[in-house]
Order: sequence, then structure tokens, then C-alpha cells
Amino acid sequence: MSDTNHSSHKQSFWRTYIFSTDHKMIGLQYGFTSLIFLFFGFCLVMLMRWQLAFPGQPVPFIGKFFGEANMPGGVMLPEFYNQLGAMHGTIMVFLGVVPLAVGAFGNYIVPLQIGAPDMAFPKLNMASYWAYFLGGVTMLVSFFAPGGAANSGWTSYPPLSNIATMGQTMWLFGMVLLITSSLLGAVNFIVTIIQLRTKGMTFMRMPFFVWAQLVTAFILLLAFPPLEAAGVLQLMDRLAGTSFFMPSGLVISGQPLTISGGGSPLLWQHLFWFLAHPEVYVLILPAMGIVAEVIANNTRKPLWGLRMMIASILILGFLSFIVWAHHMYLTGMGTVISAFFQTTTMMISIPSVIILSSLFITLWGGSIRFNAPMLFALAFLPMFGIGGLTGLPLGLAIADIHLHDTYYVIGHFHYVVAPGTIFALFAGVYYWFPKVTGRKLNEALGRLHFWPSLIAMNFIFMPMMIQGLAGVSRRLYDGGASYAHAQGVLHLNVVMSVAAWALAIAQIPFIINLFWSIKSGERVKSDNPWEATTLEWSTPTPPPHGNFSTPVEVYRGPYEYSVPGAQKDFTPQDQPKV
Ligand code: HEM
Ligand SMILES: [Cu+2]
Repeated sequence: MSDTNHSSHKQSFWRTYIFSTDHKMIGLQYGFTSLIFLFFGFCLVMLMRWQLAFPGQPVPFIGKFFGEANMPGGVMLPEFYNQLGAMHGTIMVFLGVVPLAVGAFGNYIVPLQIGAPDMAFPKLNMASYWAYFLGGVTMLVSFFAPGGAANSGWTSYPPLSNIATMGQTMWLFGMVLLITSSLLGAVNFIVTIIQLRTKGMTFMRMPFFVWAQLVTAFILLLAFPPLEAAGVLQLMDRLAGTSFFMPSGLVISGQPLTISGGGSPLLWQHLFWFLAHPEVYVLILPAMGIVAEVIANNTRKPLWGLRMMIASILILGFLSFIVWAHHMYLTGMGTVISAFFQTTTMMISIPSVIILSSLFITLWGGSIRFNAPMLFALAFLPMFGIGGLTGLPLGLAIADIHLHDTYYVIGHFHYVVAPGTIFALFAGVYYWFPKVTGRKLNEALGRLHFWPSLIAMNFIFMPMMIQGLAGVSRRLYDGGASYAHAQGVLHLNVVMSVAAWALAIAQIPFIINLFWSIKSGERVKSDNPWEATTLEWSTPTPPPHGNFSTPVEVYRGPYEYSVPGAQKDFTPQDQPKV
């Protein structure tokens, strides 16, 4: 358990900022690190988009800095393109979005919202961050390994990954560290939420964000171990000469491979997707949690159907474990098994639709405040809607035969994770920034960030679906230029690339805002500048070590907004009943 004497001791620089055990500092560490990784992963894809729009032409200005091994004469080699692709996916999912959604927002906000002084296991929390950090560094350093970084896609399918260059070994080591980090974090969240809720904070009084983090933690805890085991098996295949994933009789470039064989490449796919489908809910549930908080606050209304939303998120968490093979319809697994996974995939869309509908209905009749966090939260709804609905055809085997491994898939899941999840995370940054710093982010810069980002996102991802419907495969080095069937939609590559670079420019106001507002943003006039109801706004700003200056008790549900007869249009959870 955490130490009880929270407020009195003064700690050294190292203990306060580097090896901190305070959930808020660890949350900030996660936040900064993951934002840097997000930015880096985004830069990788900016380079790729040059090659896709103008295949074979030298990358202007910066091409020459990448060396003869990657870009001779500034022209990107296919080997390097594959590294960029694999590392973009890996970094965005495992080093960017998940650590930001869970490590940063979960860590900072959950203990505050349940009235706890810290996480249940502060040292474990610190270990989780440092495992993440080491995993990230391993991934980054792999670019300098002989043959460069991993280049077999973020899915790392064998046999390709088993015979890939050394970067793949580093990818596997990195993943083992990242998974370990997530497992430590997951245990901590579960124990904290179950054990450290303050007096009166019953389960049904927990904010939706806390529910989202609880279900997410369970998913991480149960889905990641199979991938960790699979990662170790692939390491054995690569380093110790085993053949867990290698079939007999493989011939590469005319040479029979000298391996014992007898393994199954499909086994990897099952183990991978057993994590990676639940993982998409790890990406999306915290995002829904953030959006729910922001929408309740800015409509000044309770969340419509909160109990049903909670039931839905629990069902989502459960069902997410039995849909994984919808990524594998083309592996010949047979119609009975396909029918099972089609059915579960259709079923899981129901709770998603319930949550989305509840959030939409909450808007009805609200006196909506269109501030920066709310704009991002509002945009999340239709964008996630497009992402979710375009997933349905993929869930049906007959449609997926055509769509599998095309750009349609890329369009689908990017709608979910980019203007979906990442917009929700932006909403969270704008919403909770005043609690962390005592200052608001600038509204005008926020709008300058939001509108161009929204437009650019749609010009990037909508054309992907059009290309995919035309049959253009994903992971093509030339963006389809050498394929006859792609010619009619090839011009869209330029549209998407220009939009992607516009999206990059649209992030400049955000970066300026972040740094400028820490020092010079408008000071908040109270600890509760948004007039919110949940407990994090009842702490001093920023919350001190130990969080609450006096013991808190909870008397009511999380979203008592505009209660008839109440003095104000919000009643904080810790306000006693009269
Ligand atoms: C709302 C319900 C959803 C359904 C019905 C659905 C369905 C699917 C299916 C069937 C595929 C496999 C397509 C193929 O390989 O041919 C797929 C791919 C993918 N989906 Fe979803 N999905 C949903 C939500 C999400 C969410 C919430 C995320 C992420 C936050 C996501 C991220 C992905 C990713 C990353 C892939 C690509 C995997 C790859 O590299 O092959 N999906 N989706
Ligand atoms: Cu899936």
C-alpha cells in the first residue's frame, strides 16, 4: 500500500520528477513521453506519404540525411519503406495512444475521481513507466541495428518476421517490455479502483471514465499474456533454432531453409489477434470515457442512459475476447468457425452503438458550451461512428474476402483511432489541463487546432476507403502505381498526402498552445473552472502529494447537472445532501 504520510515530506529533484511514485507525476511522465512518440510515429508516416504520392522521386530537402542504406540519392528504398510502415503502426498503438490513454489520463485522473490519495501500488506504477520507457527506447534504437528496424508490419506475421533482420529481435524485446509495463499498470488500476474508492463512492457512483479504465485494465490483464508468450516463442525461433511458427519445407530465394520445421504460422496469427482485437478496445474505451466526461460537463446534463452505458461497456469488454478471428477469414478456417466469429462480431457492435447513441441523446436539449474540449468530443461522435460502421462489412466473411488487406481496412480503423480516439485524447488534454497547471489552454488556438485537423483527417482517411473498394492493397511500396486496377484511384494518393501534411501543420497551434499556456495561459479563478461535478475538481489546483487536503466523502451520483430545484446547475459529488 502507499505510504500514509503524504503531505509533509520534501523530496529531492530525482524523487520528485524522475523516479517519482506519485501517480500524477507518473501520469505526466507518461503523457510527455507518449506525445513525443505520437509525434515521432506521425513523422514516419509523413515520409511514407511522400513515397506513396510521388513514388521513386527523391524526398525533397531531408532525403539526403537518411543515408545510402535507406535513401540513396534521396529516393526511399522498399526496405526502408517497410521499416517506416511497421514502426509507424507499432509506435502509434503501443507507444503513443495506449500509454497516453491509460498511462497518462488513467494514472492522473482515476485516483482523483475516486477520491484516493494515490494508486494502490506506487512503486509498481513507477516500474510500469520505466518498463514502458525502456521498451520505447529499444524500439527507437532498432533503427540503427544492421538492416534497420523491424519491417514485417505491426502484426509481425511469421514466417516473414522469423527470417527478418535483427530489428525484429529488438522489436520482440521491446514488446516484451511494453507488455510487462501494461500488465503492471493493469493490476494497479484494478486494485486501486476496487480497493481505494473513498467513503460513499459506490460502484454506481463512479464516473464513466473510471468504468472505462476498469474494463480496459481487465482487457490488458487478460489479453496481453498470450502475446507475451507468443513473443517469447518467436524470439526462440529467431535465436534458439526452434520452429514454433515455421512450417517444414520452406524455400527462400530458391534455397531450402535449414530448420526443423513442423511449426504453424497460423498459431502466431491466433495469438497475435487474441491480444490485438481486445487491444482496439483498449484504444477506444478510455476515449469514450473522456468524451462522456466532457459531454456531460458541456451539455450541463446527466449522461443519458448511464446504467445502460455501464452495462454496455462491461459487455464490450467480455465480447472483445471472442471476435479475434474476424481478422483471419482468409486463412481457410472453415465456415463453422467463420460463422461463429461473424456472429460475435455483429453482436459486439450492439453495445458500441448503445454507448454512441447514449452520448448523442445526451446532447438533446442541452445548453451546449462549444469550447475546445467539447469541439473535439463532439467530432469524436460521427468520426467514431464512421469508423465503427465501416467495420461491419469487414466482420462479414463474404464482404471481407474482397476487402481484406486493402486500403479499406486502413481507412476503417484509422477513423476509429485518429479522428476517433486521438480527438478524444485532445479533448482530455484541453479539459484537464487547468487541473494540472492552474491555467486554461487558449481557446482561439484550440479552434485553430480543431477545424483544420477535422477537415484534414477526412481528406486523409475517406479516400483510403475509396481506394480499398477499388481493390488497392495495403502495404504497397508504390501506392498501387504498378497495378492496372489502381490507376483510376491513383490521384487520390496525392490528395491524401497533401492532407496529411496539412494535418501536421494543423498541430502547430496545439504545440504552441501547450507550451505557451503553461506559463502564460489564462489563470483559472477557482479549483473547478468548468463547474464540474466529479471529485478531481474538488482538489486544490494542482493537486498536492496525497491529492485531497481534507478527507472526501461522496453523497451522490457523478453527473448531477441541472437538477431541478438545486441552487446551481451543477452539484459536486462531495456536496452533502441537506
Ligand atoms: C466497431 C466495431 C468494429 C468492427 C466490427 C471491426 C471489424 C474489423 C475487422 C473485421 C477487421 C479485419 C479486416 C481485415 O483484415 O480484412 C478490422 C481491422 C482492424 N480494425 Fe476494426 N473493427 C471495429 C472497431 C475497431 C476499433 C475500435 C479499432 C481501434 C481502435 C479497430 C482497429 C482495427 C485495426 C488496427 C485493424 C487492422 C488490422 C490489420 O493490420 O490487419 N477496429 N476491424
Ligand atoms: Cu478485431
